[in-house]
Amino acid sequence: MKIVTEAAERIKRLEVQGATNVALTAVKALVEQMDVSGADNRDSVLAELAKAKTILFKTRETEPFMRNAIIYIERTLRNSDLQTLEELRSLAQEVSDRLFEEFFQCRKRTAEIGSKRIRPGYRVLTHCHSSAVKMVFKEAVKNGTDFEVIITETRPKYQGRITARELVELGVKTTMIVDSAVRSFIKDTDLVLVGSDAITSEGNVINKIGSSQVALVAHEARIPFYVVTELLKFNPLTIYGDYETIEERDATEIWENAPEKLNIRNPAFDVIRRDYIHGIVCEEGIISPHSVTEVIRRRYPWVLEPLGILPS
Ligand code: RUB
Repeated sequence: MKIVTEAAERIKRLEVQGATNVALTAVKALVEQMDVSGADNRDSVLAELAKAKTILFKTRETEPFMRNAIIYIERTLRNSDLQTLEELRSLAQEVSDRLFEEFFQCRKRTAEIGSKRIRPGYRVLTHCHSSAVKMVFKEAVKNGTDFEVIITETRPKYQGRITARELVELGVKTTMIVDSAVRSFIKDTDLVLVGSDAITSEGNVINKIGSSQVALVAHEARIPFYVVTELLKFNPLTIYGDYETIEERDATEIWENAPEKLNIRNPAFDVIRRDYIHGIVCEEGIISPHSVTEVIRRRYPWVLEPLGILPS
């Protein structure tokens, strides 16, 4: 399991960050692991796959995109009657190629749609680092739209710096603020765009800690707040009452040499209530958070299929 374990370590250490990068890295590792597998029959291939799945799922708890993609590959292999490692490996490669291809098409479409919300002269506020939001910015630059971005630094891991660097490279005028300055700057903002780690059946969105505060502030100031995301971040278990788990990270990320008796909490994500979301910008267009489950049912029915949704 060397390839999978190494990928898992990189994901845990946040060397790979953002829901999309996590999902793509995990799928790639899973398939590459099969390339070097020594399993000599169907049962052992599937057992290895299950083990890899467990390792990868444990890396970041709040990542349904990774879970949906891996469950899909595993289910396709299990549902096939292929027997040899060779056959199963080539099917896994085929399914993952298809997922990647569809993902890139969805990304392109989402970026085109989202970029139209950025009008000339707009100042857009974003939080953390989302590759989906970045693609929207990139597309707006490509369209020749003149706009500015305000980026939060995003404590404790400063993912805002990744966004800031990318924007500066794109030639976008960018201003960084501390997370607690959002309310002071919202009045100078025309639009808020954030990414997503998970979408629930009720249309709530889970994203980097602090996102719900940004949404609340935008709501108070009547500034449109949009989430840019792939729909595969939907967590099908939420239909059956499960909550998405919120990953809690190490306290040292907040304070390395903190006094011994100090209690530190470090949740990585929080929940943006659907009432604060103007729209979800995705491969299906700009949709209402209320319609999310229906859209999933139509576009990705396999996400709701039994093996994917039933709690074990
Ligand atoms: C990143 C984060 C991003 C989403 C969406 O958190 O919250 O907004 O993952 O990213 P972390 P993307 O840095 O802890 O992974 O649009 O790239 O999927």
